[in-house]
Order: sequence, then structure tokens, then C-alpha cells
Amino acid sequence: MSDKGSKRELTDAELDALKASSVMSEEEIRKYYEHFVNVDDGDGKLTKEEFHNFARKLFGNDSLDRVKTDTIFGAFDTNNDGTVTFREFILAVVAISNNELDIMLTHSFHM
Ligand SMILES: [Ca+2]
Repeated sequence: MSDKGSKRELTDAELDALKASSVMSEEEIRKYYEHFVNVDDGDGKLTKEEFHNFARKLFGNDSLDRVKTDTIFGAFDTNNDGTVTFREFILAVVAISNNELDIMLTHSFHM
């Protein structure tokens, strides 16, 4: 599972932690993770560029621009290290209501 060159798998420990701290089902978490590893370069963290591709795939919205995805990225990067881990992503999705996410996606932010 952790062979070099192969895609990183979500470990049982990670999955348990995510399930315990979120309201998502294992199926939902695995679905998100599939998208996550598809855009990740293999280090388990998404850069802004990777997150941009991730958000466009995830929300099925090709018109999402960098201003919008960078804004979402900033909200998801809770420890401000410039990358978004899968755990940060899941916890942010749970914390942000669908309504707020919609607002993020449909409005440009000027900060
Ligand atoms: Ca981070």
C-alpha cells in the first residue's frame, strides 16, 4: 500500500479519526479522498495550484477561478502552512455549512 510510486492510501487510523471528528460516512470520506489523491503530487498535502484543480473537479465547476479557489484554500488551511492536508479539508468541509460554501463559490472576494 505504501510502495513508492503508488498512490497513498488512507490508513484505517486516519479514517477512524476522520469519522470520529466529522459527520461524514466512510463512503463520503473515501469519495473525497479519491479526488484528493488524483490532484496530489504524492506528499499528502495540496498546494494552492493542486487545490485549484481539486476544487474544480470536486465542485464540477470549470469556471472557478484562482481568486475563488485561493479564498477557499485560505479558509481550509487552518494551520496556515501553505498547504491543505486531507484532514484539514474534511474538517473544514464539516465546519463550513453548505450555505457558506455556496457563497464562497458564487462570489469573488476582494480582500
Ligand atoms: Ca495546512
